[in-house]
Amino acid sequence: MIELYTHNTPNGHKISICLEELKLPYSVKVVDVRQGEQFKDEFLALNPNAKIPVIFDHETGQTIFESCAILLYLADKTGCLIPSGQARWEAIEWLFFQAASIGPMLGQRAHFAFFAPEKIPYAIERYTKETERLYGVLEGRLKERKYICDEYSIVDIAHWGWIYTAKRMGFSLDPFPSLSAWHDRIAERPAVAKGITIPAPLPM
Ligand SMILES: N[C@@H](CCC(=O)N[C@@H](CS)C(=O)NCC(=O)O)C(=O)O
Repeated sequence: MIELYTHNTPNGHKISICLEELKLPYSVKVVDVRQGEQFKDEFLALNPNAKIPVIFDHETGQTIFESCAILLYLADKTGCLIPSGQARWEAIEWLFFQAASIGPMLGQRAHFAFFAPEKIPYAIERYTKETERLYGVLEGRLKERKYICDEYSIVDIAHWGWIYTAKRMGFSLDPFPSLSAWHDRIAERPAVAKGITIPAPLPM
């Protein structure tokens, strides 16, 4: 049994989607990051960086934080959703791309465009341009392929929640037809449709 510490966010959804895909038994512990629950001592003991998601695997006694590290752990645990041999390195390369670029840049864009108390045009423009540039990278990658690697994998799961959330926040995919088709293709998967609802949004 795996315990998933999470919140209703793109990084949290990566793990609920992956667990649904792998059909692994898990329980959910909601950490309300809006209320500062990530700074409580018991959570900091799991992740000193005070961020969800985190998992604890009762079978192995392993705790893991950082969403892409968790995805790799779950893929290795089951031998699913990650290519083997040389193609594994391609998957790891794109996982790092997601963790280092797509997550932080789209996160900063959402922060300055929607949540910052003061509207700072320079910051909004900087992160919007960088988001567009990164979408262009994914568009190029997906032009000739159905998935980011040769087959559906944790790499698609890592990216999908961020693209889904940005789209819902009004960032149009129209100029990126291959990325848009990939988004819709992944959205049709039953495990994705279920994972995106876990945990249920908390009341504001
Ligand atoms: N690089 C981390 C980022 C995790 C992250 O930013 N989590 C957010 C929710 S999506 C969080 O816990 N925010 C709380 C805070 O920043 O205080 C990962 O991929 O796990």
